[in-house]
Amino acid sequence: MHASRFVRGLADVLGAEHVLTDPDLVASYTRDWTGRYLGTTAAVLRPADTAEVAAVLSLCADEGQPVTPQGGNTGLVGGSVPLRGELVLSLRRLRALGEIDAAAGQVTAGAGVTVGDLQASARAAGWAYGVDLASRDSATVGGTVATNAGGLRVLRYGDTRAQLRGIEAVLGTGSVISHLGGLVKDNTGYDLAGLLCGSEGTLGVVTAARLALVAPAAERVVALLAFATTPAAVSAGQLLRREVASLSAAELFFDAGLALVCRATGSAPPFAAAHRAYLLVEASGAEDPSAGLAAGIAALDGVADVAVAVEPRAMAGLWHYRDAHTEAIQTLGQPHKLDVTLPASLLAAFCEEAPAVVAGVAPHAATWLFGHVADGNVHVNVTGIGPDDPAVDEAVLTRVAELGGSISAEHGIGAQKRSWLALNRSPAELEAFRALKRALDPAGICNPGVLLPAP
Ligand code: 2HG
Ligand code: ZN
Repeated sequence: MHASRFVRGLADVLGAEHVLTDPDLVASYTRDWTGRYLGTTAAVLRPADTAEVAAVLSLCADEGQPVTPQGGNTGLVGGSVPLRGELVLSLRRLRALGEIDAAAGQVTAGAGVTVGDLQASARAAGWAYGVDLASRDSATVGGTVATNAGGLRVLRYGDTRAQLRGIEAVLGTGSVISHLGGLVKDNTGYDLAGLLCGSEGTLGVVTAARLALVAPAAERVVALLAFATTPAAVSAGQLLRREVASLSAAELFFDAGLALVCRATGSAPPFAAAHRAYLLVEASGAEDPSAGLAAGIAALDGVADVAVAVEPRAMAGLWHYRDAHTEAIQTLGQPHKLDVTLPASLLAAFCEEAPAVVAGVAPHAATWLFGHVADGNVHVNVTGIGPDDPAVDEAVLTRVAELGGSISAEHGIGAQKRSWLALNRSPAELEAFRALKRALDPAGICNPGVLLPAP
């Protein structure tokens, strides 16, 4: 069928106002936040509910029409933009947010609910949602489930998959699977929620999730610690995890990144002197965690300076030095973002080696490192290279895999890293991935340019 006739047919299902074709309206759906990934599409489809998603996917499967599912479009690996001219399937209108189930400590949220709205609703009912990330006000439940988002509190509450108690999704065939009862113990076969979580829209489209909530941590304390060396900062983060039971975040960054954040955001530096490495730690709980954190810090070696905050504004001020890294780096142009995990014992050595690995293939590039130290997850951002130049990605990801690390800690594989997936996954694993894809998306319409390497 002619493409425009097919798109007109979709308007009969969704209503013409929810099939966007005007280039001005479509523009923000076809580029990622960094501007590195730019796609094109004949239309953005905005279904209202699961039944409309199913109707769209059935028609697309019959027609062999590929779709790119999209939530808040905050992804960083080109997984949610139509790089091969796919139709964009925006889930943002699926905003139903159920009542908090106080007995179970759970809630069912539609794919289009933002993480920020989910957190606020949990808070209002005396609960909290364990996943938090800087893009909370745009990132959606569907997107964070589809990518198994990690973020700032993984050391305390785990990743998105760890919160998932059930899922509703439309498979590539158009069939709806719905398992939202929220039973914690439920050994009735394959864990489809766990499978779809992190599948990056390649098997189907997440339409709702049943999510566990956590006890609110009303009392908080934040400290910024400075160190003269990278190993001292990394081991301090690892040690605090053991010594401070209320630790809820441990974030690492470096002198150059901090100076850039201060320059780009007009902030005063936290200390009179600059130091090589910084650790931002937060402890939280029902009781005041200050004494426990202070005792943990007192037991550390090599702390060159400390700033502690308990007032909300002062805590936000310390968090800003970490949170603003992404935005500050973006002022230098579109970075390559390599989101990797190292075995804990090799993290410090990798952070010291990474700039030389980059310089080995791109002498004029700049390397920026920051990340979630307790998860072994460092974000290697590289500026000063062309958007399509694969040399730095190749060098860094290969080195990470040699060290036993993962080429994707939390952002996913997307379009960016699919040709390197074999660094981490064996031929037998990749064949199992392909078999799952054939079974759940036989027409190959679900995000076809993402995750799986080209055959
Ligand atoms: C973070 O930890 C995000 O702030 C984004 O995962 C990382 O900008 C990045 O590379
Ligand atoms: Zn991160």
